Amino acid sequence: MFEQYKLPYAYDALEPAIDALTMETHYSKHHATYTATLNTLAEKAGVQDTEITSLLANLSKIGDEAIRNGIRNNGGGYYNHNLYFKIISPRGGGEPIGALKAKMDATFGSFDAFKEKITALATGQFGSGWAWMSVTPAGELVLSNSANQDNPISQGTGNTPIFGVDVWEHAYYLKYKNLRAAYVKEFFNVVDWNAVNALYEAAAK
Ligand code: MN3
Repeated sequence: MFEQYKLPYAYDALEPAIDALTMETHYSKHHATYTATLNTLAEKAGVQDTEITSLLANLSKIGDEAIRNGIRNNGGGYYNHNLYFKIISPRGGGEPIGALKAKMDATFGSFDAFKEKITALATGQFGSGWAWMSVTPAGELVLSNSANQDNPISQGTGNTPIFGVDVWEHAYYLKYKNLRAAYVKEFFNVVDWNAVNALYEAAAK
């Protein structure tokens, strides 16, 4: 049984960066539906007790094509949103901290340079998708983007996502309409770098 991440803040807690109606719809409709559909499909495939990361890394082992595609999309949606809602907070904003800050500075040169690169990946993703910062098995940081609910795990990279920006229109359209870049800019005001640093330290150890 896959359980949806429980929000530790209210739907309106991320205003004005992310409006309450977007949060409520995103969490209680989109994410809840991905989770419910994943559970139905996983039971059919007999993989309901598999870790989600292992499930997404081994999609090719699911024989039935319709179930495989369904788990790719809904399992991706489940995992991606658990991460997304975990790395944003009313206490977010500011700059990276700790070991992550040192690694980001060494990798990208500066926080501003990172923001420029991840924003280009987020705004350059044609149609629905995500932009990611991940940790490679060697402990390096890499940036990427993906379509739909794919992620670096289901893409078979072996990398562990620690930061993801949802650029599906459902993540921003009610407030920002077509202005995806404006949403990404405001998103940085709610990123919880404590949470991202904790994910980095767990992935890089
Ligand atoms: Mn979404």
